[in-house]
Amino acid sequence: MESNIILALDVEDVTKALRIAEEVSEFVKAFKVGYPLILGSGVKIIKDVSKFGEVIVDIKIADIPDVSKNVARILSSQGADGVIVQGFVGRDVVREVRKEAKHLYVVAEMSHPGNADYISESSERIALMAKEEGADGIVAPATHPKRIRALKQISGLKVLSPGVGTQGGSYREAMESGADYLIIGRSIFMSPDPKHKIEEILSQG
Ligand code: 3DU
Repeated sequence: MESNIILALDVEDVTKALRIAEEVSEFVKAFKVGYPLILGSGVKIIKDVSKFGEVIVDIKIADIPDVSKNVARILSSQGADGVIVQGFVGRDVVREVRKEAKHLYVVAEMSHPGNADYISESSERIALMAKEEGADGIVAPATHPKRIRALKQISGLKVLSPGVGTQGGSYREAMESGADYLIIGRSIFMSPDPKHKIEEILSQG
């Protein structure tokens, strides 16, 4: 099945994570593995999940360039097909992470209300920088679909968009605004029938 959903596996329990991953593997574009699962299960979980599909590791790398590069190298060696880095930490960080990431995604703007405190005023510059540094995509919020369009236009990159479902964003609006992939977590993995939930979301498009 053609799917543009990236499932955020934000569960701490390895058994649950792998059960869901196996169940929905044909219905998602990729899995996103982040802090809850890595801290709950160890970094080996990247390889375990990758048996069921592509894995994007999202620990939103945001350290000094050298540390960030080493983190990306470790994640890639553990089987990460892609890594996510924060854009606000600067060009030098993104440049170093690029060297060690198979696919690189840069957070340009976030989906939560606090995004407006500091990040949103820099997001257009971050999107442009992501393009200049050779990123494969940017992360931009489905909770503010107009921003998807603007940041996609500036960067010319694929847009991975979180915020659909539990955070209030709409699948259809995000798609109409130019999102390429939708990052969705809770509304799928908390559903009693994750596979059916995915089909339901995709049918809205
Ligand atoms: O709200 P959900 O449960 O569908 O999860 C959204 C996921 O997307 C979650 O893994 C979070 O880490 C990620 N994400 C955002 O929610 C917002 C961002 O700006 C970037 C990533």
